[in-house]
Amino acid sequence: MADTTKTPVTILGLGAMGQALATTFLKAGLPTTVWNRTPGKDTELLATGAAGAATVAEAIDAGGPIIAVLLDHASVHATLDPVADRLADRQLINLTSTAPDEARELAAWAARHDCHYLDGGIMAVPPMIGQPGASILYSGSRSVFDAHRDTLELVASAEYFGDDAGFASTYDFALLAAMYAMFGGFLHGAAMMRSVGVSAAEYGERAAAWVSAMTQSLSHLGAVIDSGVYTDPVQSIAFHKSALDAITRASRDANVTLDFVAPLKTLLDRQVADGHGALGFERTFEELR
Ligand code: FVH
Repeated sequence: MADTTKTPVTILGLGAMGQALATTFLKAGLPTTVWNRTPGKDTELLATGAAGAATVAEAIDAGGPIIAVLLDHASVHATLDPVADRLADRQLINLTSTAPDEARELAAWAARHDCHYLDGGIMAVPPMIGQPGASILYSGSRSVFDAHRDTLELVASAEYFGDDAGFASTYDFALLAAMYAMFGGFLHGAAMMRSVGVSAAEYGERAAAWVSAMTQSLSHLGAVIDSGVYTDPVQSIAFHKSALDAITRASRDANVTLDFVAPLKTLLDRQVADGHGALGFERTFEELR
């Protein structure tokens, strides 16, 4: 196993996530160089042993893998384009959230500058970094992943998904899609409960237990979708349409808009109209492609 305490790292971007990563690397004893576009965000890190770089070039020249944790695809280019000639034979680990094609574009851009590119999708919020439960999904350069896996594991469990630089990002956003649907459903339910005087906090406690129980069915749903066989349903599309119709009436009674539930209702209504009502709910997947 590599001695990760000796691996120097450079972090570009000291937003909430960059600071959490830098703090964790410093706690683990790694020589850590930090840079941020707006000065002043490194004060606490410098006090705990980080080396502050005044320029991106200085940060890159400190050596070791370059970890970019910036706002978006455009900010990665804004930061690295001016120093592209310094990236030859270097290793760039981009943990900035980018769309899959943006990650592929960055990998191609890096390759044109003889730089090895690994993309990562962070499945954690800043307080989770360095704690059990944090994970980062990687794809792109296998050699960068293998060389720095032990270092990367200091901040979050690290899993590699192959050389398509856009894969990790696709997985990241697919997981976020599920998360946002859950949050949207929660907000809708909280609005309904407000109409009968129940606080969002109380509803949240009950919703957490309910949603947690329901997530147990996701792997079964996935297996049905993968089989493509929807003729032996646990619950049919017609059954779920009836439930969504009732939720729609209840929402109207509570003066809650249908902005969140309407898209799913539309999908179910369409399938029933097309004669698929007796098939399993999982068939809805086919309507999305
Ligand atoms: N925070 C989170 O919960 C999520 C968890 C999942 C992954 N995301 C992604 O991580 C990237 C960084 O997120 P963050 O939380 O650190 O974001 P901010 O606190 O908003 O910091 C943004 C940093 O980006 C710098 N920046 C913005 N634009 C530019 C630019 N044009 N050139 C150079 N740097 C830029 C900004 O610098 P400054 O405003 O302080 O000068 C911050 O350092 C992100 O992709 C999340 O989606 C986090």
